[in-house]
Amino acid sequence: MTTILVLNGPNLSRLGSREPDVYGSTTWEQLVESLNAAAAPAETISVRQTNDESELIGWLHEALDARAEVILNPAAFTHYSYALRDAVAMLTGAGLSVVEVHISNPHAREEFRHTSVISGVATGVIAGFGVQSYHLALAAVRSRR
Ligand code: CA2
Repeated sequence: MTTILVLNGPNLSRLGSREPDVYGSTTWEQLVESLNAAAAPAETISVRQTNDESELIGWLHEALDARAEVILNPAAFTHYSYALRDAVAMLTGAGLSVVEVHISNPHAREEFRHTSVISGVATGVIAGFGVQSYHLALAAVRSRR
């Protein structure tokens, strides 16, 4: 059985409630349902969201110990969390896939969003395809097995 953790940072649980021009109209609950429905027979997909940097790092440690694959939308932590970067580097350094995902295209937005401190240690980055970015990331992690 392969486990994929789909980890999400601050405010993403409010998806579908505000800024539909940026993030689309799919709700958080619909996104979770679509990802759970996309699990292949030998896969467990666990979708989680937190506003707490410490909890997110704890989940990355859990992934490392379980040798799980990770799809990560770090949300605003993308732009400044060196602690999250160090945790991601532990996973990719151990040969595990960590795909950084964004719903919007941060490079087409405000300047502060153009920097990701995560991308340099992630396996790869998928951004700008709305909630479809997560499904593209699923295909990406499967392609690396
Ligand atoms: O595009 C993405 O997925 C982001 O990671 C989303 C983050 C943002 O800080 C990054 O620059 C790009 C923000 C998530 C906030 O989520 C909301 C959801 C619904 C309504 C408002 C915010």
